[in-house]
Amino acid sequence: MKRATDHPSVLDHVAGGGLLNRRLLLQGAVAGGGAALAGATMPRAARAQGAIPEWATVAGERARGYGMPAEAEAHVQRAILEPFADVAPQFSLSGTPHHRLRGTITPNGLHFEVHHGGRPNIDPERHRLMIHGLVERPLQFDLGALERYPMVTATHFLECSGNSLFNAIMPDPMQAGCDLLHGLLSNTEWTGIPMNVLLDEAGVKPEGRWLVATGGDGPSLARSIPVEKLMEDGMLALYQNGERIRPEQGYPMRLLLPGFEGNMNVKWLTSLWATDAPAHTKHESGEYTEILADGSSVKFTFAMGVKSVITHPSATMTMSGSGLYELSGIAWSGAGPIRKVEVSADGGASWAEAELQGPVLPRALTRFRLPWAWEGAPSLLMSRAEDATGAVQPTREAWKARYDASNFLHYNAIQAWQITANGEVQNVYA
Ligand SMILES: Nc1nc2c(c(=O)[nH]1)N[C@H]1C(S)=C(S)[C@@H](COP(=O)(O)O)O[C@H]1N2
Ligand SMILES: [Mo]
Repeated sequence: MKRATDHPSVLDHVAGGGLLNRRLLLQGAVAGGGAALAGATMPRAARAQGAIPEWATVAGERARGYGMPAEAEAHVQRAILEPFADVAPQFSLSGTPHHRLRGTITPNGLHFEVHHGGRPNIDPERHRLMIHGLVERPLQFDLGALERYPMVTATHFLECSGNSLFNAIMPDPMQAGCDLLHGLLSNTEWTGIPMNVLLDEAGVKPEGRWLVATGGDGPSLARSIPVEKLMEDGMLALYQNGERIRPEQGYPMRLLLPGFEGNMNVKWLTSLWATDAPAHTKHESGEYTEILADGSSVKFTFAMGVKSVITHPSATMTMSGSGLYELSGIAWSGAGPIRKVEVSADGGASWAEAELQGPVLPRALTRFRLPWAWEGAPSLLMSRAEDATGAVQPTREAWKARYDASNFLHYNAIQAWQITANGEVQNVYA
């Protein structure tokens, strides 16, 4: 069999380890043109079969009220984690299976979950949202009243600051898929009421610099939020990818703070209390603060750092032979849009810029892609994202140096995948 490297001029290598020019696949050089390539590197389509399958000979199923994925896709599930299963099984998490998804929007049934006290079963008729404290007019809304307000739609990622915690703290890299390793991250088209509309109506007093947002679940999860963020792009989200927000995501309403750590995006929102200072709730001061290398702790880290991960291929997958592939992954930043994603197939010795799928939206997942001729030899894949502010993803070494060894929050280091000679994809620290 001819190897990809026999035709360097056709393949247009842009970095070591078989990385190819990002325009190659788009130009059709692989599929149609590039005669030297065809057949040699891509699996050929099988010869058309004459037989008619049974489903094409009978009447199909009738319409149904709410659709479900194909039966053969039933294995595409969130990965469930119950770290305190014995004592507090309601503290439960589940990770989006990014290695089984393409595109950028997370299907609602696969959006990740973090529940500090389980998912409450809320009667939307009896749910209320209060805005009170340092305001001119304390207000209380029911769902019906909120439905009459002007709404906006925006696509944003949501990421738990504990995402990727296993890479942060495990001495040896855990062998698991992108669901367990990086799944506390999803991307949604949210629709709801801009927070500034509601806060203007309540008339937050000048001393009201912070709002304490509280959820209607058992633990009453509460976080202090600077009023500037709420006024800038905060949203009272009522809809998730067009349908009512799911119970897992905060039905009937949640706070959405684009780019800010997941925990601040309070679900089942029931109260916004204007104060002159942060309340230092247990969730913000006890659970979501990072300890630095010198033993001091960070008071607040609101925005999620710039980050990326190659999802195809990724750990637990196996390559199906040498030849052409399309590397693909996701990149995001809490600070704004992604400017650039670079990919390496030789462990960081050389890098090539990946193609970004447009439109590149601020604080939303951005898909990147790059064609790659895998030569069937061991390779070390990495991706490194840069956002519009110029922030670049750190190496794991640099990230670890900044924090105390116990810290697992806000891990955004470069992910490396080792491809073995027999095509296994493994999680490695590099
Ligand atoms: N009321 C309430 N809000 C909450 C939580 C919670 O347990 N209760 N979990 C928080 C955490 S830690 C995260 S990361 C996000 C997760 O949102 P999701 O479950 O919709 O993915 O919600 C946040 N809001
Ligand atoms: Mo979280």
